[in-house]
Amino acid sequence: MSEGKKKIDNRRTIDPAALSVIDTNSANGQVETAYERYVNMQPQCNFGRTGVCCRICLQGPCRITKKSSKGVCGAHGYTIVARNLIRAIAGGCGAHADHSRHMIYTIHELLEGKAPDYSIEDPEKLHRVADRLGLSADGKDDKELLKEVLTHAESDFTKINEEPCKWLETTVVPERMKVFTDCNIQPRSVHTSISEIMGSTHMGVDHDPVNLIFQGLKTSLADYIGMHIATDLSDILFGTPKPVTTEANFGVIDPDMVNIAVHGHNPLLSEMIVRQAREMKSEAEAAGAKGVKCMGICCTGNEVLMRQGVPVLTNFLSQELPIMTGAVDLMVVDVQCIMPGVKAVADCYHTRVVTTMSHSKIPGSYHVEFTEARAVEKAREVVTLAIEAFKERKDKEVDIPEIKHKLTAGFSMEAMEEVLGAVNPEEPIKVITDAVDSGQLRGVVLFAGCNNLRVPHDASGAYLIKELAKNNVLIVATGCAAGTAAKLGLMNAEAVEEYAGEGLKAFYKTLNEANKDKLKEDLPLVFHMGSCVDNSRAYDLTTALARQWGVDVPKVPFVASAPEAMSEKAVSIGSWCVTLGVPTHVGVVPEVTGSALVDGIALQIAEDVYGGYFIWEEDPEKAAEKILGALDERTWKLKVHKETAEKFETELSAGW
Ligand code: BF8
Ligand code: SF4
Repeated sequence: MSEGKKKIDNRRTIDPAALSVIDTNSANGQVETAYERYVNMQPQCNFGRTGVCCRICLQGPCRITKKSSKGVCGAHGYTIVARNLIRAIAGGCGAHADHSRHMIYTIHELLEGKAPDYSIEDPEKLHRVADRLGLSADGKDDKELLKEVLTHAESDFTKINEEPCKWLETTVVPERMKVFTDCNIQPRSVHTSISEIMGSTHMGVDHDPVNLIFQGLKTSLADYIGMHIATDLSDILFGTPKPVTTEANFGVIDPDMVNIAVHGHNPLLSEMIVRQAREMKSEAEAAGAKGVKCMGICCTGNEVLMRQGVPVLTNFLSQELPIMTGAVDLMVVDVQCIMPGVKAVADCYHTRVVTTMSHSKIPGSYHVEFTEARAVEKAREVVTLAIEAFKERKDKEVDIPEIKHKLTAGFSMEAMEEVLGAVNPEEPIKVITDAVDSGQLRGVVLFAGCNNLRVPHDASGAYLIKELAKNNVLIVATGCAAGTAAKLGLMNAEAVEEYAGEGLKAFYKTLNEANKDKLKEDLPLVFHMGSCVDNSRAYDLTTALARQWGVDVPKVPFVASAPEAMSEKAVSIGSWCVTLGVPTHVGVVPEVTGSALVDGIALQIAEDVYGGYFIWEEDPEKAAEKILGALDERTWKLKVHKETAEKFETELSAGW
């Protein structure tokens, strides 16, 4: 840094392990990471930030200013903002579709006998999914039944007729489907919806911001469908998660082991790597290591944590930093949220970066092309590369911050029902609704989404978890938000003792006592429901609560929060949360503020039509108040509506 240039504050995290690496690096001044690049990037463009820059045709970029209030073609600011927003939704839906389609394809190959390393590991889940889809299992073996499930999945992905998509129709309450039909936002299929957005936002097509936004919401529902399919098929292939205890943060790196970081999103390869890492202990020992240790970053990390108990290394923002301990031998990546910056950092160490997907490469990295037909062989190739790298590193000094926390994860919907069922086997979900009705709990909040350097890393999520727990909110989490809780010691029973309010503590006491012979560990403050596609699990919980209360989702005291939303996937997930009736806090204001009209649709009109709405709030203290306010409003309404129904002996009102 040149003399006189303003001091760069790159300490934008509250994670002590990340801070330790950043500070050591600053002292040595060698390696550039996202924390420095963010500071160097300032100031960022305000046209882009507010959504009023259009680059859709070659006459652009057109930027809305006081002097030029329309684009060259005459497009208003509201059209430009709406188009940009829904293209982000299409991007998010496309990324999830990529993941989900890969699961579909692998199962297709499995059924054809061309993916010999995969099998149906959870036939019970297969039967549950088939049953939900209305398929009879009579006289069919598991492969025949899976083939029928797959036919429906393929249809939800590609069909062009207006029949409801099965994964939507069978997973939401009927009142939601009616709203979607009335508003004409039933997606035809995942691929069709993405294509419709790209078509309708082409230069000179749809200029009506409301129409555009509704198309965006339609595609967000398609995203929900793709995500739910990914979760269901992953469970069928690899098993439905159950509670599992392990550790999180950089302290999980063991200098005496061959250390492999698995990073990205898709469990198809990472599951194989984790299994082969266990099998290849003797090869590692021959190289002088104690064994092979896998650790997770981002959602691939969440997938193998949930099913295999693989330790959490870190979440999105700090993905480059573990390499700087000098002790990560190999980072294997698949798709999404992989910073290309990891390669430049790895170049300063002995660390191998290995890409595995034909459409997701980083120049200069190793590429081990993953194939369904030879999955185990490819996984072994990756582990072998890691062992080679370990040999180069083994006598060198490493610097690993000794920071790690115990965590319990693995709370699929099935696992949640099992835990609640220990208290009420007939109606497990009633354990939560009763606790809310009695005032013991104030509601349920899902923490989801990413990290984003626009706000300090992990700060808002950690604050909100503690504050809401103090206020007796039951907390579930997914994605990198779950990573925040895991890394900072908020995903274990000790955190319940430290942070939960009296009502929440009493709720936990009942659950822990009922489960004392079933679970090895007491329940954690934050229930980890999985990767980002597993937000489908969290929404299944919302649906279950709505069914238990006998209401539509907009009456359910359930709020979603993405304190550090970053990716297009997060934009899409937030949009389906709102469309599916959930108030959704976003801690980084998205690129919509350039149009008061579009902003207003997100904040107000969405509630009138769908019952869900966005809350943009960057200040964590204010966000906590707003989230609690949203829960309280719903609990209060639910109570009033129930009392009225009882008094007049009528049905619960369908409206909100
Ligand atoms: O799908 S939370 S930064 S890793 S996008 Fe990415 Fe965001 Fe993390 Fe998982 Ni989700
Ligand atoms: Fe400009 Fe219109 Fe082209 Fe957008 S579509 S770049 S607003 S001329």
